[in-house]
Amino acid sequence: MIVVHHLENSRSQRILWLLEELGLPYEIVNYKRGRMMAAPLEMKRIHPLGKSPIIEDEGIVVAETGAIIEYIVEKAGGRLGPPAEADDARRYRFFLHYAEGSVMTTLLMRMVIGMVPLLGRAGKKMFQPMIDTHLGYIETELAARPWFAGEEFTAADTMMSFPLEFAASRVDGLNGRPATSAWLDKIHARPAYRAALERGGPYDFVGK
Ligand SMILES: N[C@@H](CCC(=O)N[C@@H](CS)C(=O)NCC(=O)O)C(=O)O
Repeated sequence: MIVVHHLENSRSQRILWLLEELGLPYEIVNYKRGRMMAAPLEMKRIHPLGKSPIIEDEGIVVAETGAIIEYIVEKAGGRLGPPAEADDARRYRFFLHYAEGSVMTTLLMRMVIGMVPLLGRAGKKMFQPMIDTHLGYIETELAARPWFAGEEFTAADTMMSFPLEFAASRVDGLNGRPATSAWLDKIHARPAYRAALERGGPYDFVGK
């Protein structure tokens, strides 16, 4: 059975949600954040990077959300994985990489620079146009089709949940981007999403 090493209030919520969507059995090992929101050192005993999420499955250890999602989709025989249609499959792959590779990086840089005394305000101002470009692009994509890859819900939607929840709750909100807000409402209403919240414990990026 898959074991999810799950840090409270973190990206690993996405993994619980995907496992619920797929109906795969899993166990959770819970970790609490310490000073400066750091993961506890025990996580380094599971994987040298010590960051959340990490999964273990029959002796195999996988870190990094996108790689974990690909592993789980493969284990589920491809369910919720790349769609058959070529454009949808290309979008699926793009959003699987884009979530952490581009959007989260920009959001985190803005958050961290915002905490630096004196530099904070100027730094935030510098990053805001980059964030607006990402959020504007995402809004256009979600206005064009119901889910990130196309007409059907896929694992790419689980991957994109964290940056958008983070932007909505931790940065300056979505600034009236209706398609993105509607997508967030839609994912939060999914039974599997609710079940993952119940099992995962504290997750401050969304109201329970
Ligand atoms: N790109 C990585 C990021 C992993 C990451 O930074 N996880 C955060 C949780 S949201 C973490 O473990 N933070 C605590 C720490 O860095 O000590 C992924 O998606 O898995």
